[in-house]
Amino acid sequence: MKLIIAIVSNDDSSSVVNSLTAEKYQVTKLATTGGFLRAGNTTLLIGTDDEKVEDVVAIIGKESCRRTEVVPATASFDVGRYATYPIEVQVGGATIFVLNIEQFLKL
Ligand code: 2BA
Repeated sequence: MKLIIAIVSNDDSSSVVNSLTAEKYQVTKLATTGGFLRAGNTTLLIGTDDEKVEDVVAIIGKESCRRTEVVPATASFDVGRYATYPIEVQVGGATIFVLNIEQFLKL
């Protein structure tokens, strides 16, 4: 038995959870905050059999792959005017830990 801890962006969390539950995996979703950016992210706990780990990681990877998006940024000028221009940012991706579970109980 393994416990998979996956930290994903809030934007990807619904599609990751939907894909995992559609494949009959059990998931617990936690609202978390990254220590560096201090921005919200989502931590998923997935307990599963050893031989299913690869499949779970593949599903998470498919739904949360790192990608580039263009978002509007604003520059201010001293004369009180602002201009908006597009910048490219990296979004998505997942940080995954796989832990051995000594005992799994449901009481
Ligand atoms: P990622 O490395 O993709 O990490 C995304 C989020 O995953 C992190 O959010 C954190 O919540 C979690 N995480 C990643 N590695 C972890 C680990 N070894 N243990 C526990 N949690 C972990 P943030 O901490 O807000 O970081 C956001 C992004 O900022 C990171 O993306 C990385 O690209 C960058 N970053 C993080 N710490 C940094 C540092 N000390 N110096 C420079 N860049 C950093």
